[in-house]
Amino acid sequence: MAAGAETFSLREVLVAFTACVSEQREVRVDPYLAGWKGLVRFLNCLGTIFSFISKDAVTKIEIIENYRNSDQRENYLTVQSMVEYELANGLVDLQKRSKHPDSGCRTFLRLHRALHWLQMFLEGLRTGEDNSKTSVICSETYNASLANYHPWIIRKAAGVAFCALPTRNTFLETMNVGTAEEAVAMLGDALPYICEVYKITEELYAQHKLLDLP
Ligand code: 1Q0
Repeated sequence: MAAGAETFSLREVLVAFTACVSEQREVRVDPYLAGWKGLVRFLNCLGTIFSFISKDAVTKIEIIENYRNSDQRENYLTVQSMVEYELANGLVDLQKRSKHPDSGCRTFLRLHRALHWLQMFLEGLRTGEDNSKTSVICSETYNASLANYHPWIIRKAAGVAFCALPTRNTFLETMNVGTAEEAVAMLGDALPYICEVYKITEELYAQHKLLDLP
C-alpha cells in the first residue's frame, strides 16, 4: 500500500452516505461529495495505476463543488433542487454537449452511475469467500454496470488497473475498521444507505428523462 492508507477510514465514507438522505427523501449534495472524496482517498492509497480514475472523479467532484461555492449554492443543496433549477433555466444540454458541457445534472449522473458499480462491488466484497479475488469482483461488477458507458480504451485501461488490486482480506483491512470480519459487518450496515441514495436519484433522473444525458 502506498503512504496515506492510514488516513482512510471506511467509517467516514459510510457516515457520509448515511447522512445523504433528508427527511423529505431528498439527496443532499455535500455529504454525497464527502463520500466520494473519501473513496478517492482510498483509491489513491491503492497506487498510481488508479490515478486516471481518481483524477476523473476529482474533476467531477470539483465541478459540483464549484456550484456549491457559487452564488447559486442554495440551488445545489440537494439533487432535487439542482435538477429543478437547471432544467427550469435551460442549463442542461439534453441532446449533445454544447452550451452547458459541465452541467450539474450531467456531472452528477456520472457519479451516480459509478455509485451503482460501487454498490455492486461492495456487495460482492461483503459476500465473497475469504480467498476470492478482488480483481475478479471488481471487473465483473464493472462490466455489468459502468463499462456500458465507457469506450473501449477506458474499459481496457480499467481492466489492466484492476489486476493490481490486492486480495480481498488485504483490501478489507485497508478499510481501517478492524478485522476483515468487522469490515464485512460494517459494509452490511452501510449498503442499505448507499442503495437508498442510488434508488432515489435513479427515480428522479428517470422521472425527468435525464438518464442518458450526453
Ligand atoms: C477499487 C477499484 C476501483 C475501481 C474503480 C472502478 C471504476 C472504473 C472507472 C473508470 C473510469 C475511467 C476514467 C474516465 C471516465 C470517464 O470517461 C467517465 C465518463 O465521464 P465523461 O465526462 O467522459 O462523460 N467517468 C465516469 O464514469 C466516472 C467514474 C468515476 C469513478 C470513481 C471511482 C472511485 C472509486 C473509488 C474506490 C472505491 C473503493 C471501494 C471500497 C472502499 C470501501 C468503501
